[in-house]
Amino acid sequence: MFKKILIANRGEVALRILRACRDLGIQTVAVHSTADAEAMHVRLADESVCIGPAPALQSYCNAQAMLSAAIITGADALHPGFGFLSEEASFAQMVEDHGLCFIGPSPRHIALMGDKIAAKATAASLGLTTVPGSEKGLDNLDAAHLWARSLGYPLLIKASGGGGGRGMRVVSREEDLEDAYNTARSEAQMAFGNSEVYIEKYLDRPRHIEMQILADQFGHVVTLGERDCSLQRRRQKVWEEAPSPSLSPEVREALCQELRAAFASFGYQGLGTLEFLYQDACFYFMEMNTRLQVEHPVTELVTGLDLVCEQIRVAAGEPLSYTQEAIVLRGHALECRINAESPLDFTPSPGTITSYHAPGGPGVRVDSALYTGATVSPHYDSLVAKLLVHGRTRDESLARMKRALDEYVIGGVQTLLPFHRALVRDPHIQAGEYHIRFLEDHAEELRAAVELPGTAESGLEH
Ligand code: MV4
Repeated sequence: MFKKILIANRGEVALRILRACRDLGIQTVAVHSTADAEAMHVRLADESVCIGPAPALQSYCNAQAMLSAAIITGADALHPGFGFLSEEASFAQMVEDHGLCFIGPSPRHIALMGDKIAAKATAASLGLTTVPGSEKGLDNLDAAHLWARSLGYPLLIKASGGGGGRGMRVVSREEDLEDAYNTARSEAQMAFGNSEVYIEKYLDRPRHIEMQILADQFGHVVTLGERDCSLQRRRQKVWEEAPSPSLSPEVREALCQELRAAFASFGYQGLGTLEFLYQDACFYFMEMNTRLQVEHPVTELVTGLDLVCEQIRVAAGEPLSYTQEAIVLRGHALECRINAESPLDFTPSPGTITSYHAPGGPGVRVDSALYTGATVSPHYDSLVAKLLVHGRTRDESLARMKRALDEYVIGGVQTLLPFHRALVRDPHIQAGEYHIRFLEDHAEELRAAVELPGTAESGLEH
């Protein structure tokens, strides 16, 4: 097992990794920019190294500074967390070349899954279903018409150089195809320097379902259930839950078996998340993430496992400590992402935390590095806390989430707490009836339901 791990991240995920290292008796090295010198992960680590000024490109994304910090502190492994360098294959290779262990899959697998087109081809070669479409770029308008006739409308034209939802255009009728094709190509050229576009069947109301897998270096692969991440705003997840209200046990088990078979001989090791669009009882592979995900605690709550500890054990060459049969999904978990943003229009709200009180009680978990006096920097992602609940049933979890959201106090910056208080009470959410466009389709009524915290009547800033 490793003796010392450098945590190449910040905020709540750095704290999360530090906690796993503590449980495993591993020494921790924190890194921080000049803006994070007083951050909680720095205070709780055994050692810390300042790696540069506030801008992420000069600190948390600075591969040389990160590697130097690991070498001068004598770390034998590096955990990237998520974001920053966590899916940079070249960085993973650099870490391995200097004799340290990069806690994650091999650089080859990171690179393979980082290229969304190659990832889709790999998924298809493993027997997974992908969204019907041209896969490769269309040579001309005739090719577009041919594909349109075989796929049927509505269609989606996607830029090959896009990704993350950028450069996509819906086409609902034959007469709109020519104009859409030409416009998509010129927009792709301007936005990505690459005019190549491809075409897919458009799924108009899918759910975003992701499956967590974990594999060791001995070929053991287990599935750890799914997470429903359909509640997103501009491709940013705000609420995740497990199990998905839309899946039956039979459908879940069929997908899990398919994935275990697909990955049995893939040589993958570590945590992995496969993202699917789910519509009309069909799963369509979208992409694979080779890092620990923000929403991993949702899976920890329904499996009772510590995924970060497992990820570290597997990276250290230990076999999985349990078989698939030992993994039992229990109860229901919800996660609300608490961003330092306006609950009305989601604009970032950096500042200093003037009051902080985290909820507790049965079935409540808070992953956050906030404290009274902490600063929320404008240089980094606005996620400042993850509020999770677990209950025997979805209804019990919803009740606990309402209670926890109402207890939570974060003063000094605006947060999404008022937004989540409205969301958890929405009848569609209560019924588990939503898909990826829900927040966009219900933006107005949700905004109207947001109650901004007054200061007089509540006495406390929320
Ligand atoms: C789609 C789609 C509907 N139909 N493909 C968004 C990011 C990129 N990875 C692919 N995305 C989508 N691809 C077809 N054929 C809808 C989306 C999409 C989406 C997917 C999951 C979660 C949120 C989303 C928000 C906008 C668009």
